[in-house]
Amino acid sequence: MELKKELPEIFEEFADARKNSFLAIKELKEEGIPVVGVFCTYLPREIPNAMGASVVGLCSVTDETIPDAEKDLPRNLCPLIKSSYGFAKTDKCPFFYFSDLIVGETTCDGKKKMYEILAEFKPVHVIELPNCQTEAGIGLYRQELIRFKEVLEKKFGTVITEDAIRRQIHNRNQILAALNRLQYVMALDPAPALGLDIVNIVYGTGFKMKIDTLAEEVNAITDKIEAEYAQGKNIGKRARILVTGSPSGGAALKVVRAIEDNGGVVVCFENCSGMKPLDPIDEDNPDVYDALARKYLNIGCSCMSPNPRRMELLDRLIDDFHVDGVVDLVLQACHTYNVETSLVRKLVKEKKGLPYTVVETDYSQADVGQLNTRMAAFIEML
Ligand code: BJ8
Repeated sequence: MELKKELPEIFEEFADARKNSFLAIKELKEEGIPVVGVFCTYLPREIPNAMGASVVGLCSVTDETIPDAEKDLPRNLCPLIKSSYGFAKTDKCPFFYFSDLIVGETTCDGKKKMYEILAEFKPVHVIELPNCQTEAGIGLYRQELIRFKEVLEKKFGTVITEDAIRRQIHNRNQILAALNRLQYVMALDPAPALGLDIVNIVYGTGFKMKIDTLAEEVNAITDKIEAEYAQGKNIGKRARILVTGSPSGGAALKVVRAIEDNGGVVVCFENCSGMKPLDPIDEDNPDVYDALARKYLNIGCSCMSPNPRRMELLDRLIDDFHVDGVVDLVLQACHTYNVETSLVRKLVKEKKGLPYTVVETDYSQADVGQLNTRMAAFIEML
């Protein structure tokens, strides 16, 4: 695929992907295409995609609607949950407005309790996500995915065939491989681009409505980055940072900006905005629901107990991306990621022998000055 645009333009376009897709979603609705709104990486988009539905990400990541949310929800709740609920309540987010069905999973306590309140004014289906990655857990999740398929069939008066799911699995694998390849350009030293640009592309792909050409589109960007790098274009020597923890999109990107404005570069995002959900789905498994359950339940989110997959992934990514230091981003009141900081600290400091710091933040801009000071000091010592 030939890309006519320049990289800075492409980076900007993807950074605005969520905003730009508001119009696209309206057009899809006018064509009668169902829209399914989702919150989490654990949700296999392949199932709604198999009935021709568009799937949109609903996690909202600004503080704009938090005051409205706090009329119903406690103030000391994770900002991602309050923001998402606030956008649903005020109908300020077109994705919520146009979603025919909103799908949540029993991940963290705050989210699953919020869904109960959301269901009072929006059509919500909650998938029971086991919190253990055992064979029993996989079996339960497989059953839940079949139940989800049946809910979709009933609600939209359609039939979802296994062949249609299989085709979506194949397409999703192409997308996952393309996202993996794109992020691995940052293993190059010096890095070819800023982490902010790369994460915006990855985040933006979640809002692309045309998913059948998405892998090709991402691969074309990677080709372009690689070609420019071969001609000597890079961002120069900088301290190489890995970001892990709670999702880092939207307002939380202030942490990434603070790192990159103070002499660092985020070469790797271990979290859901980055490498965490990129393992392929087994296309040779004759049972599509088992294949989906195994792939998705295997994601190393802190709502799993225990959560060894996150530590294994971190261990590998620190080596692959030649990381100099790790920043663990914890959204305020995110207890699961907060508790896991002690395990991550141990892995990074004791096993990998690298500097590590935790940043606890929310979606306000009040701590930007403080973040700059802290990140500058962290990078200084690397
Ligand atoms: S797979 S990271 S998208 S649950 S909402 S856990 S920040 S307290 S978002 Fe997530 Fe799925 Fe896991 Fe990824 Fe904490 Fe806030 Fe809960 Fe959150």
